[in-house]
Amino acid sequence: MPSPTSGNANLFAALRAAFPSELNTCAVEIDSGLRYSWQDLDQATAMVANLLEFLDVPKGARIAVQVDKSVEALVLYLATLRAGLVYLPLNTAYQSAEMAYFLEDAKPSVVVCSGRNFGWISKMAFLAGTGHVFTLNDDRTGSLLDRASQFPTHHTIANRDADDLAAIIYTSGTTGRSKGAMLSHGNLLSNARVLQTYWDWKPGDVLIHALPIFHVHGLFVAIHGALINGSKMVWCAKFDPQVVLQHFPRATVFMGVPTLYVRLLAEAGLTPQVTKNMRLFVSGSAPMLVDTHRQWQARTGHTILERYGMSETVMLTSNPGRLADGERRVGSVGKPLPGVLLRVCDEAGNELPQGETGGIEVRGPNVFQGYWQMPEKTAQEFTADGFFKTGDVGRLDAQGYVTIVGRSKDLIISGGYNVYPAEIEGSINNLPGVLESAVVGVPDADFGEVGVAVIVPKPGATIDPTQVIVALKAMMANFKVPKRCVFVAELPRNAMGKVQKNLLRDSCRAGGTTG
Ligand code: MCA
Ligand code: AMP
Repeated sequence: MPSPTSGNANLFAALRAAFPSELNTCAVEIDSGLRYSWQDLDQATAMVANLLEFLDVPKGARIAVQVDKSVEALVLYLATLRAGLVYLPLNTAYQSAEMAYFLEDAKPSVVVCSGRNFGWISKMAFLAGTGHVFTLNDDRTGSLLDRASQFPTHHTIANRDADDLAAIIYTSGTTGRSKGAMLSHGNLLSNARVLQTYWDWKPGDVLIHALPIFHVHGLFVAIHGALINGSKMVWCAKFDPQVVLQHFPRATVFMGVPTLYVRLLAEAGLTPQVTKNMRLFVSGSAPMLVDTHRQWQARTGHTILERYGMSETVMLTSNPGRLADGERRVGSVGKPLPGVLLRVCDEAGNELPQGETGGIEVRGPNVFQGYWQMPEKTAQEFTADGFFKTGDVGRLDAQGYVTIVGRSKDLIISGGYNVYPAEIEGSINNLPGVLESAVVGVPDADFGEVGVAVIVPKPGATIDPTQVIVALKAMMANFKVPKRCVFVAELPRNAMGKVQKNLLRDSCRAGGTTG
């Protein structure tokens, strides 16, 4: 798609233009009651952007960030955009082996980590060729802010084209190797603008931000949604259902993965009265059970708006925010967003008629620029006519509503986080006494789905399941570690020798494979 030749397509320029004219009003309020004004956001992002520019890193340089959630971390994200550099957020749960991979692969020019991890992360970063490592803690301390405080509070927003990169989001792969999805300013801005209209954001809306800010949902959908609307955010460092309930009466919009709704439903304080001021509840990142939707309707009188997206595409489909665009259908992820072309195809790539189930393929201004330094992998994931193959399986109905019925990719979504079995199996197979393994997802009331490791011990070996879990926790982010291990004499395979995960899933679900 051609880039606009006039104007600055930098996403930050559009977000900044949406700040209210009264800059002294509150932009973000945190749990302690501390308030940041729009002026604070403007000046703080200018100072950090000036620092980043002073470092004189090349255009396209990556700023890798693994820090706890704070408004200063939000400032760092916005400042990276403002300086025209590329933001690379990393989940705080990632352990050293995962971090080493990301830093080696992305070769960031700047790394920002929390002070408690500086020792090991700085060593790793310098080995990967990073020139600058700063610290940023969630109590407004650290070398990043110390250095930035010496820079001016005004800054000219860097000029960027719509196709220039704004962020790289790592997403795991079916092969076990993480891929960096490259998103441009144009990808992110087009999606933010479409959602502002489709979800019917209104002047005076207030968002409760309770998601982590290292993935698409919390970082892009929630933050861009509020900022492009000039809306205040009530900022929660961590999700705590009781704190969120206290915020409902003075907010209007809430976004969560299904686990957040399940945990809110467990609170006796969730009533129509407490949600009376709320206008919009959004859910996504994982399928929401029809039962959760129904319970939410019964307890609050609100119908949750479910939407569907990916790291590679930001948001793809959504139930409508306003009645004029149609009803909100429980069990459907809604319609393709304006500008998104979506089709359902068979394995040979032929488009299927309405109502038939197949692979979901998409095209649009929101679809990413490819995987970081993986041109062959990128080419494999696109069709000849430019559609991205999502790996999700679904169908379209006569009114254009999409229902997701499964995934062709071997993926477990646990509490909104993606877990790719191949990565976990690789680590389990290297443990002493293990011949081979398969990781499958089983339903879970809290996380929606959790991983179970099915392990074949070597002949004569005895494996302690607790030791397996302890060993895995040292190697990978906690949410990826299977919740349970079961042992079998052999894995079921089909005639092609492929492990039949559906059989394992069924027997684990039925409790038939003992642990
Ligand atoms: C924590 N644990 C988990 C998860 N989170 N296990 C599996 N899946 C998880 N998601 C582990 C902890 O490590 C701990 O293990 C134990 O479970 C209990 O932790 P708990 O204190 O309950 O966890 P928490 O801190 O309350 O976190 C739960 C959470 C969190 C709030 C649901 O997982 C979360 O914020 N999820 C949101 C993820 C998200 O933002 N996804 C958006 C991706 P142990 O006791 O053994 O130490 S963006 C995306 O998918 C696309 C593009 C989209 O469409 O949005
Ligand atoms: P990620 O790799 O984190 O970008 O996760 C993207 C995947 O999350 C999609 O390919 C879907 O499988 C899944 N997903 C996101 N939203 C929904 C939803 N509302 N319902 C079902 N699956 C979803």
